[in-house]
Amino acid sequence: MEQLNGSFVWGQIRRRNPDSHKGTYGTVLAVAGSARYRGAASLTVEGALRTGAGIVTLASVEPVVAAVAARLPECCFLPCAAGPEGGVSAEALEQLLPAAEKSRVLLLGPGLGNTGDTKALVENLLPAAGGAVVLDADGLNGAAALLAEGKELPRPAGGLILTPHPGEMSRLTGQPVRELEADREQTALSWARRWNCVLVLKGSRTIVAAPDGRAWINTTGNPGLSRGGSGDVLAGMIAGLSACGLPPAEAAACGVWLHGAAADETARKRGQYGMLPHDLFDSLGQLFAAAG
Ligand code: NPW
Ligand code: AMP
Ligand code: MG
Repeated sequence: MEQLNGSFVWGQIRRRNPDSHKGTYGTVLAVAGSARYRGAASLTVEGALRTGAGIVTLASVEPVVAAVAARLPECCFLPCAAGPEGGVSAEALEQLLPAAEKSRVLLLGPGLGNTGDTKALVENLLPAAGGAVVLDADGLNGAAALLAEGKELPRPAGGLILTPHPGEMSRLTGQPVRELEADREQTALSWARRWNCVLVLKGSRTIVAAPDGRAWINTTGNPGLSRGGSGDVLAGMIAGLSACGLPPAEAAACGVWLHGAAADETARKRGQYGMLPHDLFDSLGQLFAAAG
């Protein structure tokens, strides 16, 4: 297993071509947020925008759209009907299916709520996606519900990236956290192969495993990230790098390293107690600026 480092990451991320346009850097469709978790949607779409995606569209319920529009004028929106628990209703599939087909990346899950509607979105949008899919948070809970029914994880055209924390991984596999954590590398590699996906097993030294047997361990990050919202930022960053053209495993590995490196820079400025997930964006900008 390789240790992630800056030279690997900056070797993957190409300079922006002077002749490029927003289409060059791809479209992300983020299906995220609910009445309860509005910040998750904001953090995840900003993660995608701040890692270079050309166009980011947030599909969500009206209160989330209003909150994110007030913070992020660059984001586009697909307002969706709400389900009984304030998340995106499965009725929105009619609008979401054509949008998912056209997008380079589908980012599904942060803040959606662990509901039957979310499960239906996962089941129907994954096979329809025209590009890569990043499944995080409640998207993973939806996938766990499908697996528990004995169904296969649908395989999107451009590859599947799962970003579970150990609690989510336990729901996906049905194994206790202690067992999964006993050998994190083997856990990540064996499930990546079994589900034919890139598996990002989060934690203090996140493992990124690819279905072809490659694996990386992260060397950046700190306990200042142990706070609600950190994972929502990471999922958006991986989606943004994927939209810029990185293959799924490289997008995941680079996203994980940059997220941790931004957290280390943020901790120097604000301390591990004082830093917040949205502070990562300023530090991320510093990292990109220093890399040239
Ligand atoms: P415990 O408590 O340690 O026993 P959930 P979530 C376990 C949104 N958010 N190692 C933990 O177990 C997300 O996007 C919105 C081991 C507990 O049982 C989701 O949509 C925010 N165990 C939704 O909230 C900010 C671990 O998993 C469970 C573990 C729910 O996501 C917050 C907790 O995880 C949040 O991001 C670890 N490292 N980590 C917003 N501002 O809008 C967790 N567990 O139930 O999946 O809840 O991660 O908070
Ligand atoms: P989530 O639980 O989905 O919000 O994701 C938390 C994010 O913060 C993941 O990227 C974790 O790897 C990262 N993280 C949480 N705690 C730590 C820690 N103690 N050291 C390094 N990274 C952490
Ligand atoms: Mg999370």
